[in-house]
Amino acid sequence: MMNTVATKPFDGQKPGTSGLRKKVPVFQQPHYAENFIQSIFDSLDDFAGKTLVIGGDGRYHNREVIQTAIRMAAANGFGRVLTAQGGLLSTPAASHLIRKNGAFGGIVLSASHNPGGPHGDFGIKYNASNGGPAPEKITDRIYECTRVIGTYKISDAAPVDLDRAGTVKVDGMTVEIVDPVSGYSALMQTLFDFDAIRDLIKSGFTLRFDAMSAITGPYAKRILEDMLGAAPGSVVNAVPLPDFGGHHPDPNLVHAKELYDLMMSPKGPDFGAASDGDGDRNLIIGKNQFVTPSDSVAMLAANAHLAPGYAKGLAGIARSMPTSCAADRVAEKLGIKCYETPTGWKFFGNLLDAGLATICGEESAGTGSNHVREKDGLWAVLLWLNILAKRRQSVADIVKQHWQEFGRNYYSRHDYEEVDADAANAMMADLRARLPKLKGEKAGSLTVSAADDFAYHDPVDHSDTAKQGVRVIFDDGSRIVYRLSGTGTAGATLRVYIEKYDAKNLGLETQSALYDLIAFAGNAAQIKQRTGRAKPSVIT
Ligand code: VG1
Ligand code: CO
Repeated sequence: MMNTVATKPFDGQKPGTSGLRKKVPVFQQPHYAENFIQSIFDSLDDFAGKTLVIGGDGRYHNREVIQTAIRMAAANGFGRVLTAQGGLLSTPAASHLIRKNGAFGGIVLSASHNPGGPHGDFGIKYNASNGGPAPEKITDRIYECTRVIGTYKISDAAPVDLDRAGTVKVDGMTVEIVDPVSGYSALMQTLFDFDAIRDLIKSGFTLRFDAMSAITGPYAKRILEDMLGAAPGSVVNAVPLPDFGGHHPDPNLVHAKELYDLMMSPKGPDFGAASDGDGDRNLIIGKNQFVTPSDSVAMLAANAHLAPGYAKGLAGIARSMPTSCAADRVAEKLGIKCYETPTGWKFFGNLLDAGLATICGEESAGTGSNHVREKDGLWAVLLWLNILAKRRQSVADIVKQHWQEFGRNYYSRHDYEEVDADAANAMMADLRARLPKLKGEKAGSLTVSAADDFAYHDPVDHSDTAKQGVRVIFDDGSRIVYRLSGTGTAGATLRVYIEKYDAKNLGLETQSALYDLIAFAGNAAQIKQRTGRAKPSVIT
């Protein structure tokens, strides 16, 4: 039976880069998740009788909210809910399921790389019928709905057994529970040369994939071990845990340090990779060779034609503004366009839908293509393996050859986490006000040639998005970018991105190559005075 429950407008902040993210206890408050889910439904039109995909990354509180979302979808008039066993869907697999089944949209429960568990983070995100994160015009509408909501609709039907594949009814609505991996692995087989990768592995090539006790475990085990023949145990931390084993499921050099150390040691395998909480990010490390995410986008784009799914070439490349310009050089050589978008995968959706871009990437370890409308961690791993299988060179050799051909974009991101939000906002406002004065200032031998606040004009729907990060650009193309994170759940996180191009000196240590720019970045924004922090909390 359907119930209408009285509720009040809720104080959830405007959803950030990737939906609404809060601590688990916030989501556990009465009516909290219900309010947000009803606000999503209230912002949408004409979904009666249609299909909604629901799934999440398995983090703490996942099952409860999936059951709630199913009962609310039934009461709001959806015709069918599609989910996976255990409610477990990686973000890219959810995107694929939406697209393949012509669903109206999907609800993805995840806080991505943020920690989980009873005191960790939780999140709810809406994806549209193209399989991608809702564009700003929808997230704005959802926000408006949260401010006026008065009731939500929910069925009082019994919980669904999520572990049994098959079809059940919740009031009048069908709930279909599918195997989470099979659709996704079938898609991967259409894109990559599985035979070539199998041959590579058979020839003695070794790998390790760290699933970080998060969602990609079952996907990676089935694809890398069962289908491609990697030795059993190549996939580690393969069982998704509600608290990710107490770790941050963030595939960076801090949280995937064990993998990094192994890859730098003589007993390491040929190839190492990791993914995040919801499976959309990737970390790639060859034997003794870390690949920065910005470089990885460029190298994948330069070699994508070696994989069957991209043999016809790329329509274009797209990267987020703070991502290094390495991909631009590849685009130039390929004679295709490189689009520059604000941070967040939702901005790639229109470019992919319109066929303007084939491969997209972000400096934050996100890479993907037009096969889905989310970034895709395992996809990046498989494309690397496909390239390695065809080129039969080490990761380190491929990286070095790329730099020789295109030059090297030295790149680093400095994060100042959990700083006081008011102080961070004031710092950014002040920096924005002083931008015109920065022109002509010097960082070592470099001179500031332009300083602005990045604004994006979408070439497809012609929407405009302003204030997407402060850019300081130098005469040789070096850049410093400042922006505040849209995904944190405590205080503010300041991100400073530093980049310098060098065509000749290819073997420098990154932080020293960027030394003058790093010093300039701190002074120009008065980071220490404003935030009280003498150094960043995370350097990647
Ligand atoms: C971060 C990254 C951004 C990414 C976003 C979501 O956002 O910088 O590149 O798209 O996380 O990634 P922010 O606003 O904190 O800088 V994930 O793996 O949540 O889906
Ligand atoms: Co993620």
